[in-house]
Amino acid sequence: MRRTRRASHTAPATGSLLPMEDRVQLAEGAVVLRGFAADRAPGLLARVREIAATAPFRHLETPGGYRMSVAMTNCGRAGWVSDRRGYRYEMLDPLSGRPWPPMPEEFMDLAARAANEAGLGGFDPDVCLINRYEPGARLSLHQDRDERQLGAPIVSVSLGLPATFLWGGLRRSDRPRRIVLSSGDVVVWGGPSRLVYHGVAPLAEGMHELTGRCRINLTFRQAF
Ligand code: MD6
Ligand code: FE
Repeated sequence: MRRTRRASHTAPATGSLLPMEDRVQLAEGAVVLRGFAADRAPGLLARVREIAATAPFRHLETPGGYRMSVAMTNCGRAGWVSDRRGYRYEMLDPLSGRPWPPMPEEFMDLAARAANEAGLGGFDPDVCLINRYEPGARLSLHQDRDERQLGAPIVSVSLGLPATFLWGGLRRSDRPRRIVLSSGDVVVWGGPSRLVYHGVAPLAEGMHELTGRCRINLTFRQAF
């Protein structure tokens, strides 16, 4: 069964192990699963290092000509890229001309379990955008709408230093709420919230035992 529509996307799946108090509903279709990936964080970060050895983190250029403060790479069938020509998914890493590294099994497994925990069975991501924030890096308010499957959710995993996530509304002018995301927190986000404007406030200075002086974010999407 794939992407069944439900009145609420936050009903825990049967067999849920996450205590109710660790589920924070942001809006209909959007839930934070506190600590859901915490025990897997070291393994996930080991995979990120392997991916970055093949497809290095890089600061993309926005269509307007600015250098993004967040460094990015990808794994999976395609990768999200930005340059003077716009935002899009590319099957080949523009730096190497080769396919992006494959999506590790642990990534697929975690993303599917998180979607299931949020009440959305059958999530089958084909791309994972990997963001690296160093102190001062930020992501301005945006919508994620370069995917063809807007019916599928996004699963977002935070690792390392905490960040203040900005959760807006369906209009850019909606004033965002601020939510701190810590290492191991997972946000599952879809349905009526899929096109909500969101961003990340400038990362505060700090040191984390798993990542050092940075935050890593994995966002899983069904782009095709
Ligand atoms: C970040 N996340 O947390 C940036 N987009 O580093 C995103 O832009 C994002 O977390 C769509 C859905 C979930 C996200
Ligand atoms: Fe986003």
